[in-house]
Amino acid sequence: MAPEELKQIHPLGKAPLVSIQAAGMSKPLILAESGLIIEYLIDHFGPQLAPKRYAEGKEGQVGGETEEWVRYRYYMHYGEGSIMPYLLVALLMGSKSSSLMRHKLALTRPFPDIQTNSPFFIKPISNAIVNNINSMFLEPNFKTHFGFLESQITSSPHGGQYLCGTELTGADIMMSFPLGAAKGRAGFNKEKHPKLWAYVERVESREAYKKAVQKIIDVEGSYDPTL
Ligand SMILES: N[C@@H](CCC(=O)N[C@@H](CS)C(=O)NCC(=O)O)C(=O)O
Repeated sequence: MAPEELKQIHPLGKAPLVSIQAAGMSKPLILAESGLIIEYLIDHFGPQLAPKRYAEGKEGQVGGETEEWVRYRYYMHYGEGSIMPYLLVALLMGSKSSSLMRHKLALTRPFPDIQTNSPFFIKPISNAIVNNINSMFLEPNFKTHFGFLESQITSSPHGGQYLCGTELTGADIMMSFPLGAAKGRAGFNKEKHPKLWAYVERVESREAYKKAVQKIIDVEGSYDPTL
């Protein structure tokens, strides 16, 4: 769980948070929500990480947006709005009887998952509920989503190897957390999703990604993207 002190910075007390104090500001600007934080940082410090918005000659026109930009904006919402909720439900359910998860999620975190933490006399019932949620809700949705993402990377604009085309964008940064968390779990495996798998490894092998992971290790002692 997030430390209580985060609530002194933002009422929801979740990470990540960014506090900006620039010259002339009477109080810091606090940014929450990873999508907004990424977009804000790109606006000010990394405009090369956002694709061009409009096709040549179609500036400001409805439908004049490039495919790269529409994908970019889509993934800014999809990451936290569509794929993360399933991963969170999977975390809450636990994974003991689930064929979806190869590893136990959150083993090292003080997070009470339903299967592990039910009293023994409730376990047959809680296990049945968890199994139903897995087979009727999580499994089909993970299948749809990872199949969709495999097809998205396959059809990347201009034969690119990133989600929005030939260059890394903020959308890849946004998606690196849920995809890193799901890799090898949740039905996302190398055999069924070879292109998506290679894409995640491509992102993770970039020097900037490795540097970011190292920074987390320097502060936290380790990095485990499994929530
Ligand atoms: N939609 C938010 C999610 C924020 C969130 O739930 N962060 C997690 C860490 S990834 C957290 O702070 N969890 C600790 C807690 O809920 O106490 C975002 O994209 O920033």
